[in-house]
Amino acid sequence: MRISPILIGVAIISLAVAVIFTINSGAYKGLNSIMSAAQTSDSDIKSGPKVVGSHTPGYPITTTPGIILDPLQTAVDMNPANAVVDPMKYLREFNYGKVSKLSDGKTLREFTLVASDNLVKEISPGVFYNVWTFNGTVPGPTIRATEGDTVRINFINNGSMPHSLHLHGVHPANMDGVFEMISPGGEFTYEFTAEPFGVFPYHCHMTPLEEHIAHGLYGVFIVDPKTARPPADEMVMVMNGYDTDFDTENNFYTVNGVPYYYMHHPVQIQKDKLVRIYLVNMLEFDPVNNFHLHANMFNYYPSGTRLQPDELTDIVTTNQGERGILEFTYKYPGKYMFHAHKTEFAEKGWMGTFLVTEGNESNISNQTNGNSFYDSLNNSFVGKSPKTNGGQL
Ligand SMILES: [Cu+2]
Repeated sequence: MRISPILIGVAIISLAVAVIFTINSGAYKGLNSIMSAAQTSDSDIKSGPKVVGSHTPGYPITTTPGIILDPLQTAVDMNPANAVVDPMKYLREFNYGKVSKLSDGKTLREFTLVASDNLVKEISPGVFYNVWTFNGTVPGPTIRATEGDTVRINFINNGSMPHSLHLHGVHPANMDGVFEMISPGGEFTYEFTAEPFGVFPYHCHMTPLEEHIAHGLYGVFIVDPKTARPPADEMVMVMNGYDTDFDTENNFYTVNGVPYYYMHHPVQIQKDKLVRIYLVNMLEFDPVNNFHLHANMFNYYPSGTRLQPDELTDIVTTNQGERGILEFTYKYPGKYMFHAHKTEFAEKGWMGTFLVTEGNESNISNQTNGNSFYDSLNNSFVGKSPKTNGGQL
């Protein structure tokens, strides 16, 4: 059948009229108003930098558009010197202190922690924030001892306001870092016996406490059991956040200081090798935080104070200051996510990836803490050690 060109022309005109009618219909107007609302709120955000700060003396007023995005590059990639920490270095860096023997035969481990509050660092590309730090990084250095060691921490306050050092764990009252405020320029020596074994936060305990913690004055203290845990690829993960517009709500969430860092730089681990994570939640302002592991399960040791895991799970939820040890092994090579299962936190920076490789035995030995009690062939203690199924799924 032959179609008349006139009919085709009428059809085209009818279609055009139908489109115009649809555009003017209530449905489209409804969509249009939604788009306007979206544009309104977007333009609110973009209406110019917001001046924030000043509710706490001692740090500068800043401006921020308050926009959160997964950056194409992290602050570390932009300029490592501007970042709060090198997350890849921090991940597996354990400081055992200056070691010597006391006259009673005990091991003495000496550390120096210097508090400061004047650094301005790049949290995310273009977002600068005044961090308060131990030894210049957020989190501060991971310090590590063995149960029964004498730990001596030379604390120096290089800041502009009083700070202190409060460690979790067992110690005398005057070593608790709460009532003895250390003035700017002051020093204090904390000395105690490391007990019990486990994983502990340390942090400044001056008021207003939330300011001192939110700005970054915290780190991890690990006490190993006298008979060490099985060999593993060990790492520390500290969950935190940054309230960069000073409204007591975090704008960024991270593990190990830099939002999205391990998304852009996967943590390489090896198939069939035990991974042990010392996980600490130092997030201020939000009541809980959590860690979720993809395509796998982990043994969880709350506070790390037992050698038997409490649970085999893929998620652990913690309050501020709560912490534990995670142990797992990947069966299959590939790339796997880990992140807060609180979606808001994940989407504001607290997410990362493990890259599981076939690997080889020699590399992994460099990642253990070199403790001679470790059995390097399997996940069990040596000799007289207690029985454990730690790390075996
Ligand atoms: Cu402080």
